[in-house]
Amino acid sequence: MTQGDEHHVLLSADTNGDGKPDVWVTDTTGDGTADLYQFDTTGDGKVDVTVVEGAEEPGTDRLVVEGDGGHPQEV
Ligand SMILES: [Ca+2]
Repeated sequence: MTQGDEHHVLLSADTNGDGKPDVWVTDTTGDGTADLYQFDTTGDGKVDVTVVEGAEEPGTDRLVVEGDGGHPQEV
């Protein structure tokens, strides 16, 4: 197995117009969803700020439906 193949840069952008990218959006898990954001705030081409998307906690957006399930509930 080769390490590093699961890192895919989904997007890079030049925000200060010097022709070098300053923002990188990376999918480190290979599931197609961005979870790593890197920013070059000084414009020297090196990453200064790294933001990692936290894992989504299950159960936080759970919809509980009461009733027998056979009839649509009025909202
Ligand atoms: Ca730039």
